[in-house]
Amino acid sequence: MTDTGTRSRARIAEPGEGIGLDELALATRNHGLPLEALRYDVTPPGLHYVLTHYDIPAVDADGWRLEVTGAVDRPLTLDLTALRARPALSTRVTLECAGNGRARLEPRPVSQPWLLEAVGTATWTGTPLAALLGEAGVSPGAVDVVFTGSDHGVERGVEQDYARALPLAEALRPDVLLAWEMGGSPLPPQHGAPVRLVVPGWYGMAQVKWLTRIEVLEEPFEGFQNAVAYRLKTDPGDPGTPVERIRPRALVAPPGWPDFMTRERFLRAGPVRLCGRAWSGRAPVARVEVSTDGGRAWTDAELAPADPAHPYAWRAWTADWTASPGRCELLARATDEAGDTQPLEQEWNRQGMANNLVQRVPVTVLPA
Ligand SMILES: Nc1nc2c(c(=O)[nH]1)N[C@H]1C(S)=C(S)[C@@H](COP(=O)(O)O)O[C@H]1N2
Ligand SMILES: [Mo]
Repeated sequence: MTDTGTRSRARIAEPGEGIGLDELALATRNHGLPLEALRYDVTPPGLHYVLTHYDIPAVDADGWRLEVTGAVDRPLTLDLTALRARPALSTRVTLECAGNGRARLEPRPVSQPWLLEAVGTATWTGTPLAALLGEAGVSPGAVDVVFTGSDHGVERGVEQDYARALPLAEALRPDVLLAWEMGGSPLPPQHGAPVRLVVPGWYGMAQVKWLTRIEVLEEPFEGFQNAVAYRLKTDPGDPGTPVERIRPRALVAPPGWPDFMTRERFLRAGPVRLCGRAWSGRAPVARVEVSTDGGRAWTDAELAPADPAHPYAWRAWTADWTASPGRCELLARATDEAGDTQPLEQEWNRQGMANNLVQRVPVTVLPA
């Protein structure tokens, strides 16, 4: 990590400043889930959101090696054949970018301008990281495990390979995977080929793609993506608190049909079955409430049965509504078993992270 010293603070847009061409460039190379794809349990290929800080590296799978090093008794180097020969398991996981919702914050942190669509659910297949760490023999003094990708760039003046650490206890969870398949096919380049980390329940930044190196540390990792980025802070001088697990969120699968430009929704009066998905990385979703009158009255949506095999995958919900002509606003709010619920008032932090403000969907109901 080389600090070229140009800028280490996140920029906040001026009042009324529109999305600039630099943000448009990020918004076009990264992409969100088209919200109509909330109708699928597993996001179809190509519709899962994508976020890459730098370029998508072209990694040659034959020449690829994974190094396990640092505070271990037996450093390891594995090629893809050796990794794939290990015991494998598959798990369905909802990933969400920590910056989801950022573009709606006021004032707006200047970065990838997500509205609400930085989410997707996939079945990931790979080998548990814990067994590999067990084989390497983690030092009793270990505290953090650093995962480094083969992508390289500069961010707020700091040149770096993308690297993120997890606390050792999280790295040793039995469901944390080194994944080589997504939906039963080899990982596509944009999702981390040939191997990525999958940490169910954590925001996207922990899911390191294009993994090449795992290093066990006996002191806390001070790299950019842990110490500077991905922290909740309102004051630039404040060290802040780390962004970790996904807060609860419900989204509505857009009902009716859209206006091409504004994306505003139209539907005809009469019975409507609203549906959507809800998730939380902290605890199972306990409740989804829906409002069709801008948040004055709320009713409980019906939740699809929880699937104990996939505790970190989103859950479907439905709510029946009799729509009468006029304009209205739909809202959906998730609460998890830890008692966390989505706020109705915007919370704000400098990088626009972990924002889970309740979604509002304006709808025009036409006569039947
Ligand atoms: N090596 C590497 N891993 C990375 C990133 C990256 O830029 N480089 N971006 C992270 C972020 S911020 C997110 S939200 C997820 C996105 O994963 P996806 O593109 O597979 O949806 O990947 C994470 N892993
Ligand atoms: Mo992200």
